[in-house]
Amino acid sequence: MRLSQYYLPTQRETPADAQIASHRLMLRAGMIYQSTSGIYTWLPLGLRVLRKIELIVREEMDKAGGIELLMPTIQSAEVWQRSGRYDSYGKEMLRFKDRHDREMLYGPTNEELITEVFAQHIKSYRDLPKNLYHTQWKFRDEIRPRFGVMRGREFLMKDAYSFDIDYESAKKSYWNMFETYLKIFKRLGLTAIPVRADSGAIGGDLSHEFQILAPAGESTIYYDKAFDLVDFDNEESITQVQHLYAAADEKHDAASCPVSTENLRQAKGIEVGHIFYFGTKYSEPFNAKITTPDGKQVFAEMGSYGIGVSRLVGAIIEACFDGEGIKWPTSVAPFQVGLICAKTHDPKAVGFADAVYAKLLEVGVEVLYDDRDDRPGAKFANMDLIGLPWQVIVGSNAVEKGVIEIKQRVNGSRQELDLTSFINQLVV
Ligand code: P5A
Repeated sequence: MRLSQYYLPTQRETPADAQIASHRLMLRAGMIYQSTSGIYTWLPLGLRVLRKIELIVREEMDKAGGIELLMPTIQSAEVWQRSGRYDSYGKEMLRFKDRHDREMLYGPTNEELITEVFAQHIKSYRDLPKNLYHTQWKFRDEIRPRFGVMRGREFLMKDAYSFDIDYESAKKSYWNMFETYLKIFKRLGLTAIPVRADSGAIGGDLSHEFQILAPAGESTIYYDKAFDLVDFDNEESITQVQHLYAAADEKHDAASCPVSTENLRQAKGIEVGHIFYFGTKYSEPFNAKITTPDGKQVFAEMGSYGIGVSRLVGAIIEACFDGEGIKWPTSVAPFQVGLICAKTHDPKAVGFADAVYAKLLEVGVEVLYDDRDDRPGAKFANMDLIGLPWQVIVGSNAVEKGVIEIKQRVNGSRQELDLTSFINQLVV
């Protein structure tokens, strides 16, 4: 993509009303535009990150046996009356009427809808277990939308729902999602700590939140310091994590905490995922009955599993930024390479940069090419702000010696290389 033709409204000034780094940086990097309180337009650069996160979540959900479908954003009040949540959900639910005066709402979550769908088609133990998921916009009329996309009113969530024949297999489905979430967050370049949590408006008796440690977090969490040492790369350590202690504020009881004071850590966290086991809370009202192998009828055992896809864009930035701007992990970076022509008045340098651009495109590298006629200093600052993992600078040494300067955003290291060596380094 040539920057001269792109839509990237970056800002040099710090927006006055943004209180945390990720919100400021998303506005300055031209990723989002606030349409109204807690509701955002995803500008092209922001959308690329959102889509990458969505894709990683999808890949891992599919690997774990999830099956994707797509439920609507608008729901009728009837399904919620059936579960009893229409009244209890309160003011966070956005309610309205259609032209026939029927009560409608913008879905804050989908336990009711999915159970209704499931109950229409699945009747036998032979069809279980099932894990159905989608990635869809939600609306919650938060009393205090803030911190940009971190606590929005309209936000993108991946929500999955598991259906099992009995408690034992429902627990298996739960822990399968638990493991999958650790893998997802790891791929996103994050370390997420699973903490025991309250199940709140969703209901049920087993629940974990996944928290990213960051000073801007809204939750206080307590955890065993052994978490800081866990290598989330292997299966064994993931299992080990299940046995370590971590709890959110409302679940932590100092008197009965199993961790000694010197091993206990307290930190602020951002909740990026939340999973629930809630048994037959929804299958009963929707009559989601399953025939067992011995011919009995039982209600499906269920769980639900949410990831804040749009919140993650902010959360990743909170974990990856410095004074100059964002430092995207490679897996979610909007482009891998930012190409800068530092000598736009030298036709040879421009020719060289154009050729580098063409070559990178040819080998399939996602590249944003700053081909604008601007001061090099301004271009460098802009690239640091938007935080692409690699910067490729075409300056006088390109024309004279045929080498380009490579800067790695994450640690600021620089080297001079020829293009082929750089591409080899990128593609491994
Ligand atoms: C689980 C899936 C649920 O809604 N039902 C379906 C369950 N859980 S939850 O904890 O309420 O939400 C899941 C995740 O969504 C993100 N999230 C938000 N993101 C941005 N703005 C908001 N206002 C918001 N509310 C929830 C969080 O990441 C949460 O873990």
